[in-house]
Amino acid sequence: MSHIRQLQLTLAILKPDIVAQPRVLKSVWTRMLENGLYFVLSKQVQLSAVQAEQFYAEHRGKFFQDRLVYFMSSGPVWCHILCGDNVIGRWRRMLGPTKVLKTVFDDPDSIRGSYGLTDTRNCAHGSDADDTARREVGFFFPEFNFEEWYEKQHHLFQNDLVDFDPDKMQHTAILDTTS
Ligand code: 3AN
Repeated sequence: MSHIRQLQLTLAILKPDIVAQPRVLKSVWTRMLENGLYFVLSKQVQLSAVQAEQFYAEHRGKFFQDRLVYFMSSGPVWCHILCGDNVIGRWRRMLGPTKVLKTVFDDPDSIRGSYGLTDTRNCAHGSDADDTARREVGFFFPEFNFEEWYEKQHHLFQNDLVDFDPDKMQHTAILDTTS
């Protein structure tokens, strides 16, 4: 019997620089779908400066904190709970390294290499580990219950029994139409 690994969950944020450019936004979403990432929940959010500062609390006091907080609250962002096999690493690899000015040369086909503007305006965010993903998903989706999702939804995603709804930017379970 083959053993299928449990799918991972992560938080993706598409930052104001790409949300402001509809064609870039669409091409990033297309890359995500073509790479087989599933969108569990999606929402557009306008962060206040206080919320941006809270989300990036680990960067308090760093030289780039002010510009990061200003940028992240400068316009709407899209937040997505993604799932997939090893999705934390896959999404971060798709993004490319943090520093865009270097990434343009080192990993030009990555999202940041393709569309990044500066080290701050670097397109998107991805949680870096399971515990970070839990905290970050909780920040944007306090209504999301990990345990309940693994109990009731995980097997549907694992067996690809989901359809993508482009209006909601979410995959939803395929309903049983035979009954
Ligand atoms: P990543 O988003 O790749 O996990 P982090 O967590 O080190 O990188 O940094 C969070 C965010 O802070 C980055 N996405 C970027 O917007 C900003 N940032 C990080 N390092 C710099 C830097 N050296 N100069 C300007 N902004 C930075």
